[in-house]
Amino acid sequence: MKIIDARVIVSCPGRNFVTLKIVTDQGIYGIGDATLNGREKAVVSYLEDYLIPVLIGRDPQRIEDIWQYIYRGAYWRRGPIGMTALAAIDVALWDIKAKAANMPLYQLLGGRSRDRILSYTHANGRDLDSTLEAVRKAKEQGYKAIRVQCGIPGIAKTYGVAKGDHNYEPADADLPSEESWSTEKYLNYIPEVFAAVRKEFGSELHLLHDVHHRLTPIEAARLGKDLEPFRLFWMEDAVPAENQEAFKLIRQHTTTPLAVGEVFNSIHDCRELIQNQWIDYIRSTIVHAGGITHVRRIADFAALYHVRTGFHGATDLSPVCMGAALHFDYWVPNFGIQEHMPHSPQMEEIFTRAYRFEDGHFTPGETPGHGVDINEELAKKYPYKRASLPVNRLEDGTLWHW
Ligand code: CS2
Ligand code: MG
Repeated sequence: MKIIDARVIVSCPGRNFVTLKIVTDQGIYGIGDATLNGREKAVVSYLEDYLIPVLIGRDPQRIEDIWQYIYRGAYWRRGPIGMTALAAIDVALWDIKAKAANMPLYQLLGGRSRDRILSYTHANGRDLDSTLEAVRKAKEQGYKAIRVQCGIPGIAKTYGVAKGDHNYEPADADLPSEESWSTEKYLNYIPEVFAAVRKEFGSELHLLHDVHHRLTPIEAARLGKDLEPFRLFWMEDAVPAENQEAFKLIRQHTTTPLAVGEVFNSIHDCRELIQNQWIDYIRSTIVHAGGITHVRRIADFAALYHVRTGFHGATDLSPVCMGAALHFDYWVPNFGIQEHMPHSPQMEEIFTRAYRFEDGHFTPGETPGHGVDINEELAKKYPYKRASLPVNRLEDGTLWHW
């Protein structure tokens, strides 16, 4: 089998997505997600100018060799742009291999380890009442696990709170919009939010919260302790994790489970966090961490230290990533939970998918491959339009983590 063509499809059905299609001489093709929110065109160039030219003519069945060729051959290793481009190729090749074997991808990984895949979605509101209403709605949709984000009194625009009735989409302007942040107002208010949610919904519901990198370690330790009575499933991205050892201090003070890693792109970003058990869930996902080939290594390493997977799955990760992730979730022994944010109606028409949602859980489907495809003609209807993630400042103007 030979790769005879590979092309990048950029489309903006409600938000930008980058999709890679690899075509073989036997008529089988594979699809990979190459979307990196706010940096889409950088990944397009990396694929078109550097990686696709070295793919043509190769045997697509040699997934590992192609992975090593691109990772080691790049010289400039790691980083979100390169590892997202590599991930798209990797997922497309796994899709081809599973189609050639005429089996759903999870079978190729080792078969299913569970009957269904627990998923969580977002509930958010500008104030407590609208947040509680959003939790009610997510619960009525069948979710057993819900991420709760609430507007903070005194902060104009809080992370994770959608505009109007749309799903939360952070890339909200051509060039970065600026947000203002107060850690004090946030830390004083969030425990009240979870007290109110637990009061109305009891202890059954899995509750998650995304701090989104906003705190220092001791502030995160304080929040973790304050949230302990509300038994969160996890507190996510408490602090920026370039310095992985920062989580040691958080861990010493609280039993609130910790999740991190959606911005990681390699095992080296999380090795210390995992081997010291400073976290409970690793969020690095297939589209940004080098594809199935690399994320499998991360998951197997995490299993040695009782760390479970909790893949990122926001609206800026395409159905292609979701499809591949669900096959991985079906197989991986140390599965934790899968994030899922619904996509726009236009997306539904462009991407066909085999995965199904029922009663708070997903199943990936039995279609050979990862079960997701793209309608290239329809995708052309939605041309790319630059959209940037916001920038965040403290109230005194200090540039802060968004
Ligand atoms: C968030 C994301 O879903 C999450 O956990 O952290 O919404 C994140 O803000 C976006 O993916 C950034 O593009
Ligand atoms: Mg997050």
